[in-house]
Amino acid sequence: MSEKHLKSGDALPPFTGKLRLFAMRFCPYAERSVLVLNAKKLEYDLIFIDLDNKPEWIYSFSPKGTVPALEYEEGKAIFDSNVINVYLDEKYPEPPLQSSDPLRRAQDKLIVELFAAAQSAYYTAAFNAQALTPTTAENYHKGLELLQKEIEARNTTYLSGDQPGLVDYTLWPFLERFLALPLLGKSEFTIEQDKYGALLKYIEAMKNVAAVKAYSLAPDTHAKFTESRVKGNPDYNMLDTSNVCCMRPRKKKE
Ligand SMILES: N[C@@H](CCC(=O)N[C@@H](CS)C(=O)NCC(=O)O)C(=O)O
Repeated sequence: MSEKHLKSGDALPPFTGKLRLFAMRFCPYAERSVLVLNAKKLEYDLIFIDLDNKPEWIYSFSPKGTVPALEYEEGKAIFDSNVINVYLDEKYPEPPLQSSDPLRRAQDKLIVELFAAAQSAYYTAAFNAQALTPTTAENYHKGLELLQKEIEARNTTYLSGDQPGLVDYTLWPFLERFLALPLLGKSEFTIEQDKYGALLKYIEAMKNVAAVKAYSLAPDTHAKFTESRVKGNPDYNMLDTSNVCCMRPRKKKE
């Protein structure tokens, strides 16, 4: 997988017959779909795009130009992480990632809905610090408390049970990024052990899920990307090693 982000003027790589996900390496919504593709052990190509200088062809896969978009057949795509993930779960049922109980599926959607307040507080804290007010941190902690309560009430390793499911893969990319906030000087957004024991146990369990491990990034990496974006120059290719090449060893002087 190349970590290079394609930009305006770059050619669309040839379709290889596999599912193809258009993403951006640091996008939490795209990560949701990567995790589901990984959990299903599907073969797929991942194409990263520069969101500040988008290749023209992205609009033929994603009319709003957003990622993720999934090309499920050559030239045919759907977009939006939730839409993609439900499609993948229904099209490739093994392992099933949603409950067979309609009420549980409804409750899972409600957790995601209520957690959105914490997500939006995170965006303010990470990218728009001048708009921070005490309410931002309050909303963030309300979201975390609610999630922790649900984890405790369900009393299972993951929200979906003893294996992670769609609800877990939907929330995880944000939890992963929340851990970067203290490194960005936002200490009031720390997930403290004495308050969030059950939530931190859940976070540890999620970190060790194979589908997550294969794609997740450390808090300091997220912090570094965030800082570059805040400065107005997002370093999309900071993980790309394709240009780092080996210097030829100098010839020894005779
Ligand atoms: N609701 C969408 C949100 C996707 C989204 O906002 N993606 C961002 C990147 S993290 C994006 O594509 N931004 C580029 C743009 O809005 O032009 C989803 O769940 O897929």
